[in-house]
Amino acid sequence: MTPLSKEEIKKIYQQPLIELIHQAAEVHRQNFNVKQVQISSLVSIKTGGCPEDCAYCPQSAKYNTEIKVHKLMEPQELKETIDYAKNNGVSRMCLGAAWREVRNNRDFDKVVEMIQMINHEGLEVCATFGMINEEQAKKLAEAGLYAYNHNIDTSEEYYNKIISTRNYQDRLQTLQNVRKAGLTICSGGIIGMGESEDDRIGMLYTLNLLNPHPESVPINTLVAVKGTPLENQPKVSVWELVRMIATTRIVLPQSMVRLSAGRLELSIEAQALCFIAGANSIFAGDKLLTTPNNDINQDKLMFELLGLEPLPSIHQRKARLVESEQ
Ligand code: SAM
Ligand code: DTB
Ligand code: SF4
Repeated sequence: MTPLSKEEIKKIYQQPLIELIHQAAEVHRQNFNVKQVQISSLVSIKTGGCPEDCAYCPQSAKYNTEIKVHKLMEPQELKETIDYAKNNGVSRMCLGAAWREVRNNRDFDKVVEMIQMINHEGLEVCATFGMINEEQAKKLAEAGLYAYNHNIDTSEEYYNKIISTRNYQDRLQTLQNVRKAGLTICSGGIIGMGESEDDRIGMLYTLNLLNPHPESVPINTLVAVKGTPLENQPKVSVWELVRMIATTRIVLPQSMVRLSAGRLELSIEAQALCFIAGANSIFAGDKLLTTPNNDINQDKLMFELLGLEPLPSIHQRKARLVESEQ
């Protein structure tokens, strides 16, 4: 797909909102079954104590936040979460670790075991472990990892206002390593960190330069956590979020667009607008990594009200395809 220029993306972004939503909804329908929404759950397998200084993140060791630091969890501890996932329409489990980068040590062997366990249960596995090289990514792929999440978070220009311990190029390098290992890519960002409209457009521009596009694009709104440098950031309005989601849907027409952190602040009406504007994935379960998330029963009610259904995992989709061909 020929990438769009920043000017082209800006034109899309700045349309009257009602036009933008209509265009996004059309693109969405052309590429997806609009009733299907992917449900992923997050598990923080190693919490806090991270040496990076990402200004939004409660898990950075540089800030005084109220989270409980926890060393890497044992694979057996995942059993309960897997059961919860299977009983609640979750098709993808995303393992998060507050690491700067992946290291070749005993912890690596443990995450390999976790990935194998989840994969054997028929769930898609995604991991977000910080920077990773191609060889490590290949080992995770062999263990059954399906996707790697590594967000570019904002525009290239705004990045060093948010993080000083690594640069944009490091992020892009990891994405390249992940792609070379044959994994699918999950990469998106955050709105509400004080960035300008051009930064939001710049972030979508970078994502649209990736060839192929990331299969999955999380759009987070900042969860302003006490103790982080961004604790006093004003909230973004629902209209800005809908505008961002709709533009993402048009710029990256075949990617799953995930309505990610910040959903707890949204009414069902606001979330419905996001789904109409092209979001087709959410995180479910009462916790994101360290902050609260929507109640699962409320989410079930929302699915029922809106006529949505959970998207089956890639394993189930493949099995159905084989069945229908027989
Ligand atoms: N350490 C790994 C990394 O940086 O890639 C993985 C974990 S990190 C918590 C994953 C992503 O969560 C970040 O890139 C950021 O986009 C998102 N995130 C973290 N804290 C957030 C917050 N307070 N509000 C919204 N999104 C947040
Ligand atoms: C993503 O884009 N958002 C998720 C997931 N990928 C790893 C994380 C959101 C974290 C929100 C803050 C917290 O709970 O610590
Ligand atoms: Fe560490 Fe990731 Fe948080 Fe940055 S976003 S401080 S790398 S856990």
